[in-house]
Amino acid sequence: MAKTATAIGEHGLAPNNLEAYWLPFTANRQFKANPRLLVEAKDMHYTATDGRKILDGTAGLWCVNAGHGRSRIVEAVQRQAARMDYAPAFQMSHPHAFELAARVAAMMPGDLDHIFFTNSGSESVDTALKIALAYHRVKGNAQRTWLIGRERGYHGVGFGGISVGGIANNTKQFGATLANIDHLPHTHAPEHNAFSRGQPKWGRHRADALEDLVQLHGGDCIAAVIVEPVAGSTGVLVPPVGYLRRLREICDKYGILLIFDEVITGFGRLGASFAAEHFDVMPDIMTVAKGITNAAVPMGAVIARKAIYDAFMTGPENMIELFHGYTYSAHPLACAAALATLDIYQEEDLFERAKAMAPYWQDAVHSLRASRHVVDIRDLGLVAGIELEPRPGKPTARAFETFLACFEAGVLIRTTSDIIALSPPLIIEKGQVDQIVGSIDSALKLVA
Ligand code: PXG
Repeated sequence: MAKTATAIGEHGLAPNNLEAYWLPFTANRQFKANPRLLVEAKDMHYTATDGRKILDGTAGLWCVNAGHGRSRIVEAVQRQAARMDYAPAFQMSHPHAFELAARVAAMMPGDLDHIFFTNSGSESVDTALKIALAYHRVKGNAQRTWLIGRERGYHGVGFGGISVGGIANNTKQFGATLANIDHLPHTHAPEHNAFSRGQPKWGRHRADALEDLVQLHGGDCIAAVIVEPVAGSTGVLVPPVGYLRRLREICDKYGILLIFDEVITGFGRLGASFAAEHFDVMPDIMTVAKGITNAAVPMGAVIARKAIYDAFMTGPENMIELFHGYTYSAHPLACAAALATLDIYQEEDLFERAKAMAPYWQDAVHSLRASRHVVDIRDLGLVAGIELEPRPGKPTARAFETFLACFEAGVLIRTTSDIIALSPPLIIEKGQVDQIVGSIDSALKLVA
């Protein structure tokens, strides 16, 4: 049978056939019955196919930190596409890759100063885990094979990432995950820390569970611990005061590498360049993606401390030191987008702006405490999680209907299980904060 070609319309026209596209992390049949398509984006707003303006309360998917359609980025990508589309990434490179690596290194705390480029957060995480394992081998510690993640952690969808991640739904369809993986407990305990403003005071001791894992597996057998400084995808879990520092101490005590997955927290989300800076805790390896290019072109990166890079630079100089990399590592268009993005962050002082907006944001989101169905509110920087009481027998339905009602009202929010997660572009104005919060309050009055 001949297939009908999909005629993608010009702006304002929906495609006439939705069948061929298998959407990621989406209820495909429900979506195709009632699709939500976006066709334009500028600054704080999307435009939907019906021409409606949608205020972006999620920076796309936590990634468009400087707001949409920034002409500086658009033009940089256009220029690069016209000048050189691609350069081989292995045994060859191009100048912007080095310029960008130096720029990123200069932004980093401490001696996090060597940058390995990837194309996504998932690739960054798997790269970081491989670097950690290989590092111990080049140092003569091949017995360090255990990787420790955390319950409710999200580290993308590669096999390494789902293994150290702590979300059953992301592994149970796929059989075996990596061997030699264990998990710390998560830090969320609403009986102790519900409605915390900023970091919860309760919960530092949950980092001590790493000592238990050391007893179980042997401190000299653990390669690395990976955590999101603030867990994003599982509903904004803010680390208790002192928790990350305690993890750092235990890692130091046993020679374990600490990896911060800053795919969400990096590039200003917390009102600092990185969570490492915000919490003043240095990881050995950091993973980033999303905000590095303002999402204009896919890119991720792994940043390693100098000692880790140096450890690999020891064998014969004609030999490849790390058998890992991607065709599109440091893709010229991504580098162009990233350099322009970093210029915007710097010139508009956007991370400081986020920091200055955070108290207003905090007051606004916590005003929802009085709204229907709300059982917890969490925030840090320009992030917030608003947890709803699930509808009895129908988990996730209440939050999803809230999402739909907000979308109808012209505001894009994101939900995960029964939690609303907010992460607007850092250019958000106070009136727009009010609009997001007001829409959620109104939606919660509507949903059963
Ligand atoms: N690590 C972290 C901490 C992430 O948040 C990834 C890795 C994977 O990145 P890629 O680029 O491979 O998707 C992520 C991604 C959500 C949501 O709404 C979060 C992510 C992606 C899509 C949706 O919570 N985080």
